[in-house]
Amino acid sequence: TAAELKPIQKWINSHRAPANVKYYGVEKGKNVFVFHLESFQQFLIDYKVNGKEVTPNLNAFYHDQHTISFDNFYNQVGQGKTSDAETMLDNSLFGLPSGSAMVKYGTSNTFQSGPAILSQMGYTTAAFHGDVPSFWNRNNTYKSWGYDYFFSKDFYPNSLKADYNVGYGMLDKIFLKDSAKYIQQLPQPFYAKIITVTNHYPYETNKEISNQFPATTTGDKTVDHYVQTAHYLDTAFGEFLSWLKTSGLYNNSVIYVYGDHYGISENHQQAIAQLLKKSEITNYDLAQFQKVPFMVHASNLQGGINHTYGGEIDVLPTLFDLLGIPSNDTIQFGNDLLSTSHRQIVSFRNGDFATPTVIKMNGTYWHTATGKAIKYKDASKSMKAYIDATQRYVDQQLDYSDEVVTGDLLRFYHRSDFKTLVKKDYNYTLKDS
Ligand code: GP9
Ligand code: MN
Repeated sequence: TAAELKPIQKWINSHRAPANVKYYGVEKGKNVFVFHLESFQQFLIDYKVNGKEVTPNLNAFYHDQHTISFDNFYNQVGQGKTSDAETMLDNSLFGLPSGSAMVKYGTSNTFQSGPAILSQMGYTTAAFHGDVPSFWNRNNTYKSWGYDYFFSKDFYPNSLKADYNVGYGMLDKIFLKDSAKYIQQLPQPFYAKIITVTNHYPYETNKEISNQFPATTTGDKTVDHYVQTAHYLDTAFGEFLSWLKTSGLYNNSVIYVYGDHYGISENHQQAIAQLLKKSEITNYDLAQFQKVPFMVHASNLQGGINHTYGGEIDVLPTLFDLLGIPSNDTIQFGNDLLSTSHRQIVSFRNGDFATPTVIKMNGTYWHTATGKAIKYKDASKSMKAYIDATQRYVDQQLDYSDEVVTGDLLRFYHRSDFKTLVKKDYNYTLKDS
């Protein structure tokens, strides 16, 4: 009921981070690209195999003078994987403790999503992904999130001729080339979310992909091809970026690039140790392995590596501040990453967390700076107090987010500046487009 929303609103308002005057509205009215790198982890940035950079294009973008790159940014997905990343990035709501929020609640719930708010401010909103539209219930959920357009499998006939057994039958190079044609027709300003897929478990390769880059030699066959499909994704990204430059969109857009979640799961610890050149790995290393890149590029941004601790839940409030969209009364659980008072507590979906002081991973505690283990029962009083306070924040944030999603509480939250969406007005089929 609406009454349940009150304490949640109070909690969010008391934890909201005020915008940084240095960044507020500096990207107002610009196009926004949200470039979703499937299964792309932070360790790939500047990583080399036999002296060769796996991802030279993404490395260059990461170090570009106009890109702010976060190197303590974590994925916060649960079982919903890509769909959890999308739920966080488009709503600043967490996925669920189990299952997928898009699948369970995407069709029927009321949302006040980023795309919906942007479209009510004159933006055209579009999502691009080569899989079938029903995967993760996107075709229904996107209508609840206010996407004007959703370009899915039927819009990419060229890719169907590709090697079907690779990356969900979708080669990112073809997908991105064909997407460019659709992007060119979007009225500006637009919000375009582009979701790649070739770099997806179990990282099958075709001749082109395996000839372009050497596999690693851990002996674990799903791990060893990961750098090859990641390299292929990077090449595709590089081609897309050059198109953005020639089309002029590069300079009048904000370009977000992020990895949605880990590519190599915790079940491959031996192989991970070899990739990280360590004799053995601890839960501390596994926590670091949950980092994904998050980069914000705009021609008028002063770039640099930003060490702030944050995660996917924080992306939307950060975008709103950059675009100068007031968000002092939204039900969003994240904090603007560029705010000087951004709260550096990264909640993982299972209640673990990362802060600049302590990492909690699989129930074990570690000093973030040194990687040294912390035995909770032997810890100092102040350390115990810090851990307990952090845990209370994490649990409350996750619980309230779950309440909003499972209770569909946004249907009770009427804002004067937001019109409720009429879902039947949206139609994504090819013939009607
Ligand atoms: C499915 C693709 C991959 O359409 O986005 O999803 P994932 O398996 O990463 O959740
Ligand atoms: Mn994914």
